[in-house]
Amino acid sequence: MSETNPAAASEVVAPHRYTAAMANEIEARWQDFWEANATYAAPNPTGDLATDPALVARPKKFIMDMFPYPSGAGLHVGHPLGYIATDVFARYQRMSGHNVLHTLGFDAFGLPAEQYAVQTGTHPRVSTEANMKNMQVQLRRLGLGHDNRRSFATIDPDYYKWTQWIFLQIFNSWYDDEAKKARPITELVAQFDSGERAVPGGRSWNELAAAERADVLSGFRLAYASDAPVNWCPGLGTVLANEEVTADGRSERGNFPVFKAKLRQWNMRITAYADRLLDDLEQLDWPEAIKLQQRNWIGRSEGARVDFPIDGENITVFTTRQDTLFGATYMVLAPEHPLVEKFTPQEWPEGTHEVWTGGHATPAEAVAAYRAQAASKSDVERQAEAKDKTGVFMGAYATNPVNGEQIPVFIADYVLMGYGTGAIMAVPAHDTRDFAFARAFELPIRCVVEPTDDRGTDTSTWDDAFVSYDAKIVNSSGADISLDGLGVADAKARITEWLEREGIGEGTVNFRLRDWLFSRQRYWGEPFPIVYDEEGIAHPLPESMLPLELPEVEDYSPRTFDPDDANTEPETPLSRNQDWVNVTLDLGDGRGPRTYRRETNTMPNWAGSCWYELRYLDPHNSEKLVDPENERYWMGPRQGMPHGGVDLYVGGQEHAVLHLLYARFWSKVLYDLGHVSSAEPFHKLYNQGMIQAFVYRDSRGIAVPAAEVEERDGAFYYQGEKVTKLLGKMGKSLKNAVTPDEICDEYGADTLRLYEMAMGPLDVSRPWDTRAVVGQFRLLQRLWRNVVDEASGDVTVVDAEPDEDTLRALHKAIDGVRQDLEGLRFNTAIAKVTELNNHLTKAGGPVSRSVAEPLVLLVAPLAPHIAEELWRKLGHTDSVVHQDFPVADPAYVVDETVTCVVQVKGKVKARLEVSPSISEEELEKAALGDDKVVAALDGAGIRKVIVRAPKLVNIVPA
Ligand code: ANZ
Repeated sequence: MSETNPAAASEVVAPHRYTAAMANEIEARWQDFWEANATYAAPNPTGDLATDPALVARPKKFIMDMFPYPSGAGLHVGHPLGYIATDVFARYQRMSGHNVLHTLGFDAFGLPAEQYAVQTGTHPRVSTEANMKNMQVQLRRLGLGHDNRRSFATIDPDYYKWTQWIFLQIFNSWYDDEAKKARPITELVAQFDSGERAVPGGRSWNELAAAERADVLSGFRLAYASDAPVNWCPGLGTVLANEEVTADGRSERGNFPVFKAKLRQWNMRITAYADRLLDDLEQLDWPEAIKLQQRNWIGRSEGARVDFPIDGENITVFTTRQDTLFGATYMVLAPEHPLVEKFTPQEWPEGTHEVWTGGHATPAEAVAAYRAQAASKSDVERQAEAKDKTGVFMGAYATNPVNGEQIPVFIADYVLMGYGTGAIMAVPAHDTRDFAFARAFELPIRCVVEPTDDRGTDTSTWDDAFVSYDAKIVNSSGADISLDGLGVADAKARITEWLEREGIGEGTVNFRLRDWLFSRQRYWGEPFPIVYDEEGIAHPLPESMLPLELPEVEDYSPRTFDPDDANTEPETPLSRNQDWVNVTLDLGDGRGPRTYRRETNTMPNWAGSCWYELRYLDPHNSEKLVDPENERYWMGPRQGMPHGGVDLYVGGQEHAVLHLLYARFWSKVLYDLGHVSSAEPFHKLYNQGMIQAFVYRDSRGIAVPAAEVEERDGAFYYQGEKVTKLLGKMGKSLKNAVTPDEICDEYGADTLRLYEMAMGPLDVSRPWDTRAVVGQFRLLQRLWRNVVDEASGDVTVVDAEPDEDTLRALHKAIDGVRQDLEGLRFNTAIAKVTELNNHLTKAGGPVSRSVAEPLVLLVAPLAPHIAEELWRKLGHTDSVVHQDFPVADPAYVVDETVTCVVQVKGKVKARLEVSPSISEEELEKAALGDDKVVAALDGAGIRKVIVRAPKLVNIVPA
């Protein structure tokens, strides 16, 4: 404790002063009380709610935080910002007549524990559980009103049993495009069987062997294994998500080369839900910025597919500018496009342009060389706008279907295989990438959209493409179709209709969203409830075999290889435990006991967080994921929230896309299959800002311990050496972490809570300043002093009625705090509490009970421990947590005003609304400053002003 800290002020002078020691004692005592009395237990419809009609009548609020990963480093003061905010909000809602569900679990699978296990041999469960214990102690000190009976970790077999169960639901369903929903796969099989639906491939269902049927169904299942090109990193021994690969095609972790390899992996068919994921965003109360990120990620593009004939077959392109078809002067295929080999001839056609061949003797040679070069690049790198356009002629020509022109076909890496059809028609006049490519390869550039600037239609003088969606089409007339003179939208409609009529194309919608790669070569994740038979057919485990628990293994790391050896394949940690992998099981499918091989990949880290809101509702249900009645009560649709969901979900912006999109997808599948009534998991989303901290670096750029830096004359020194100061993240590595425990020790949790909430609007990032924390501590000291005598410890409040001024101050505070808490504006709520408290301090003398009690209730959501203590001291025997939040008397909230008439030369020129107690000087100033009065005076001087406050001002001009 520092010497200047008033929290340590002498207890001899004032033995009952609110000090750090007292705060710590009060806080520990009330935390024990809350725990012993299950104060925050939220009743369920199938439990307490069923027997208590008063509770059933209450509306609900389900308030959630993004649950934490139990890191070994513990919490710093930045972590609880959101937890405190939701806690204040939850407490306020509880006091405003709601049945509140608020709890916190742990997202506990993940890489750090696994890496720690690899280094130390400690089982990840052991280290993870120790970390959770530590965090629970830290969190408990903050006085968070969580229903701890509902907490769990995603690594609990009781929890991941249901994660596996959901996987099986997804595996056992398909998306019916007509019904626009997921349905059980058995219904698809029945359609194939009866002939109601044609079996892809044209054969009849009963002709197909088991393996063939499994293959067909794989094409429909919402969870399916496929040989997809993935990012394989031999140096790490694992495949990586696109986000884990750097722009130069290396692993973000370890900087090893990453190769595109075809490996058998599990995928989730999230693309089936692209439209609904997009449409339902409209109904959600989320920050616009996050909705926009989701929209961009899903990336819906309206356009057309167009067939370009080549050698009696077709190359199909996807374009969003079918209106520019007459300007297509060449085509480009992605280097990996499956038709490349087929249309690459033996020799260069007569008269092939030199720059097109890349200096190669034959097209096949050119193609092979270019493919090898493209394979070493990431998609991001390939798409970079600034990059020089490279490519090579395939040696073949296709036909532009609108005008019959023969146009050359290239392969180039700026066209990606994973988007659209992996082939484009190039319109260099109106697409910047095509323009750069055409210039580099000396290809014709034909203007078909009339420039609206002064460049003219002669493209030989252009420096760049003319890109516009709001111009006229020109040079676009063929034998039986003309677009000339139409605007872009009309031209698109006309050409699409023509393409469809001619049977050479159709309007289509394309999405940027890809299916979700769902398997990882890791130990510390959920095992898949899947086994393979001798034929390699995947079978789901029956529900009775869940949870499928993780086996013990000797080595937790995936096998790594020579980083440059692309011809390697992952070897998963689970595959090393052959006793676990090879099993004899009776799956209850009528085939009797058989030998199977287990899937040895594990699920990605996102799985556990995809549905955890549902388990909070019914954490101990061993029969069901969640009882439907409980789910409907807490999550079901309501007025204003047609898809249902959590009432408030608070977390960082970094989860804008992946977690939130995956969770939405799982909700929709569960909804379609009838397991839940809410089609969206989170109705309202709020992103809290970050708590930042100053980082001090020495001359080598290395961070030095922030706590030991001294300030002299505006400069900063560490051990005598000058250091620089910058605002950055808070954390161990930057040596600037402040722990909540330190602040609790020095001031108590209530002060920490108030400080974090007072720092600024919740969604704005703010720098931590330990020296400023004391300001909130002083507020609590003054609050205490307004109720308790510091010398005797006696309550000082009196029963006398408060004066009018105090009543106004009180009711204005109540009204303002209510609105602020409702709107998550905790900083301004605290300002209003401070104002009221200061009013009482300034007024002097004992405070009326009828003011002290509501004041304590106003404080209760923000600083619950001191509020409980004062409430008890005020003579109440029940907890403050379930009291009614004060309601303002409107009579005291509206400012009383009177209308003052302002006359100039005896004529009324303005009316002012003023306070009845306004002084003559103030009133004169207000009258002379009024716009209408200034206009009436029109620059004339003033001879005399007669003021009769508060109702009349008469001005006599010179
Ligand atoms: C002709 C055209 C003319 C195009 C024009 C654009 C402008 P979004 O909006 O992102 O969906 N494209 C299609 N498939 C591609 C692929 N696999 N790799 C790279 N580019 C591809 O973009 C759609 C446009 O991107 C398509 O429309 C196509 O180029 C290109 F004046 O076709 B466009």
